[in-house]
Amino acid sequence: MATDVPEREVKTVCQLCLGGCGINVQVRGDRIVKVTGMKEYPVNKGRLCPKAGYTVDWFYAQDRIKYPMKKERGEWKRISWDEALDTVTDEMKKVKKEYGARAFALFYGFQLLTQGPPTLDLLRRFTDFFGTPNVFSVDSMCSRIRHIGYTLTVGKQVFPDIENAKCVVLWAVNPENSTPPRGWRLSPERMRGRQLIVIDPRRTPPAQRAHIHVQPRPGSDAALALALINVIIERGLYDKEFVEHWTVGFDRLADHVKSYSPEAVEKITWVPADKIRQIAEVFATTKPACILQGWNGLDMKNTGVEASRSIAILHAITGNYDVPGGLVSAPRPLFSPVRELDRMEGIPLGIDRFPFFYSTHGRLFGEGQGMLMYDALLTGQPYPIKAMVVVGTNPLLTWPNAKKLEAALKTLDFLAVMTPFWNETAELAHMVLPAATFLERDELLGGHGFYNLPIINMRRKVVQYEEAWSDLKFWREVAHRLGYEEYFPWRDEEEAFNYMLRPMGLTVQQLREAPAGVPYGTMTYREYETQGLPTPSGKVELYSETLAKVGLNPLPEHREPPESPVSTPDIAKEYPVIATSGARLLEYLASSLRNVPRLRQKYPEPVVEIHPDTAARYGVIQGEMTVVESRRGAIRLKAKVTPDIIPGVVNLSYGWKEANVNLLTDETPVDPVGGNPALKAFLVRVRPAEATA
Ligand SMILES: Nc1nc2c(c(=O)[nH]1)N[C@H]1C(S)=C(S)[C@@H](COP(=O)(O)OP(=O)(O)OC[C@H]3O[C@@H](n4cnc5c(=O)[nH]c(N)nc54)[C@H](O)[C@@H]3O)O[C@H]1N2
Ligand SMILES: Nc1nc2c(c(=O)[nH]1)N[C@H]1C(S)=C(S)[C@@H](COP(=O)(O)OP(=O)(O)OC[C@H]3O[C@@H](n4cnc5c(=O)[nH]c(N)nc54)[C@H](O)[C@@H]3O)O[C@H]1N2
Ligand code: SF4
Ligand SMILES: [Mo]
Repeated sequence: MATDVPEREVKTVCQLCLGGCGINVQVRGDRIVKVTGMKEYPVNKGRLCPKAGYTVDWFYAQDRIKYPMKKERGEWKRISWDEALDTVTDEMKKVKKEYGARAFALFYGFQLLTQGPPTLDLLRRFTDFFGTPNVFSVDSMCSRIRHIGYTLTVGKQVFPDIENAKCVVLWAVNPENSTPPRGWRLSPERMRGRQLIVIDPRRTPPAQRAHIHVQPRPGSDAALALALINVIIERGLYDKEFVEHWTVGFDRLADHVKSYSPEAVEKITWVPADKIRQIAEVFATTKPACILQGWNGLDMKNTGVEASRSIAILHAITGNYDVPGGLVSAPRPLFSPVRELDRMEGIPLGIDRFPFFYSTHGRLFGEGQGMLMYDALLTGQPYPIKAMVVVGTNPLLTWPNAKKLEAALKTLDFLAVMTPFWNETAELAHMVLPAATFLERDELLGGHGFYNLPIINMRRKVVQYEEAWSDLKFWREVAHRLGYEEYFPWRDEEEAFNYMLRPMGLTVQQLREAPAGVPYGTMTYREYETQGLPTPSGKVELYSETLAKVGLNPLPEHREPPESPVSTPDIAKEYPVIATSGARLLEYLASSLRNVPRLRQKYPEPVVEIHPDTAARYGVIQGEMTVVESRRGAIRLKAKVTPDIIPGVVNLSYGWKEANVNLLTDETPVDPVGGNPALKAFLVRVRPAEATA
């Protein structure tokens, strides 16, 4: 009865996906008992997705890690934080002395990114002072490629203003699952009187109600974008004034896209030529219009940068750049800088091959391309990497070529994993460290750039769980033990955040008192008219001199995926089906949340989505176990035979230990600009699993 009555309520921000919803967490004693949506929060206005409703189940899941542990003769043994810190710092000192700072690597994932830029920068400040350039992150395959593409073209990261557009194109994205607050902004009611176009090999719920839905062959999107540009230019549907004053290279682009006629591109993409013409016409003539591209659906290809550049170009030539309802950018919060890049000893791995991954047009990302880490670990070339700490990621399920990665991680003399829950990578480690979840941390967040909401806000600590520490606390302690106190003079995280907030004249206390966030700026449009664009030419770079200078293609082009029926017909004979992977499931977050039984009931197991024609061809039967095999490995999972996917293509969800799709994928860096791998277009074969005795 009275046991569920909350005694207090804490307002904070959810971290069960990157949606950024405001939540009210009800607490009784030191236990959280319920989570509801925060009505006053501008992102979600009280709404929640189903995941958040199970926050309490997740928080108290059976597999939470309560205290630091080390592996001794194959057995996990509880240790104190003191011992854990001593061991980690001893290992770091030892490695640095013997091989140099670069032999220590930090490997971080999605769950560190979503802690916000201040936390990430403070952590990177530590690696800067330690001297290692080797910090690898999930940006090696997610979102960075898009960022590079936009930066090369318009000088910065930009997002579509989907709320104010009269025509919205969803390109390789299903926001209802991957960013529900964006999905809510595109609900049937909110889309009344507006055009919706979906470009996705799967018939997602938004595709089912779209005015136009086309299903390209995975890996062919750059060709499709170039055909749209072709039609828009050929029919004179472009914004002549904008093109004349604010772009460079239009004539060269116009000439270049001539070879991408709708008929030629129909053969490449499987999208009918008349549909290509129709999309081009609707997009160019319905003002304002914008394209929401997936966080990675177009990136994880050998044309990742090309696709993002093409999408930026489509906005620019139709006059949809930096106008309400077009492609816009919210001001970035101004934090005191804390990075010390000069302290890095040498350059990160892979930057000689992918310099734009490190920095593009002065925008410094400061990281190495993680796909090159595998061979570096396995061969010791170009130099050894001997110790690693993994935070906020479970790469054995989420990074490509899982078998190779496992072998690579096994070469390490020391591997520690910091995580709130047991995961596959933690099981492989020498030490596990209990991480606090987002309900156990005070943390400074940035704005909500991708909703074009320039507000700054905080996550608040709701409760303490056993011996769990926030990631920042751990690294601050390591820094102190390594003798870097003077560079980390802040007594605690709050002091550090206050320091970072100074340029905006704000304090943590002020933010604490404003659960719905504090505005730090306002949206402005057509900034280029007074300042030019932040590119070398000051204009939209349809033709990129920057790429030309380093011998890369200055105009976006289509390239066949590294494995495809066209580029590798021999492989396609044996592996005739095109696979895409990782379409987001509403119930789960990457490899996380499988530990919540009530979510498992909703979506119990991984499936391979396959069209009835493809299934019939290979003898695959609805609901039956099926083998999906690539040149790198095989998995077994149930078939979901559905007309909602284009024939000849299968979709495999990711993050399942029962059927890890990343046993099938390849880590080879394939995008010539960014070095990302091809996780959304590779070849497989499918067959029914043999009946077991
Ligand atoms: N619930 C939930 N939310 C999440 C996540 C999660 O795991 N679960 N993960 C978070 C993370 S890390 C990220 S990066 C984002 C990802 O978010 P998004 O990249 O936006 O992913 P999805 O919304 O699943 O959209 C991918 C869509 O692209 C389609 N697609 C696949 N291959 C191709 C192709 O070659 N061409 C085209 N045109 N379409 C293709 C798929 O069919 C799918 O419908 O989501 C975040 N949000
Ligand atoms: N084939 C294929 N592979 C993909 C993708 C795909 O589309 N296809 N998508 C890729 C993309 S875009 C992404 S972003 C990645 C996502 O993959 P990851 O970055 O690996 O993210 P998660 O699987 O959520 O793993 C997060 C782990 O971090 C732990 N964790 C949670 N909160 C915290 C915290 O606050 N601190 C610490 N230290 N740990 C925490 C959790 O226990 C969990 O085990 O997957 C990538 N892998
Ligand atoms: S959409 Fe769901 S999981 Fe994502 S932030 Fe909002 S409530 Fe949390
Ligand atoms: Mo991601």
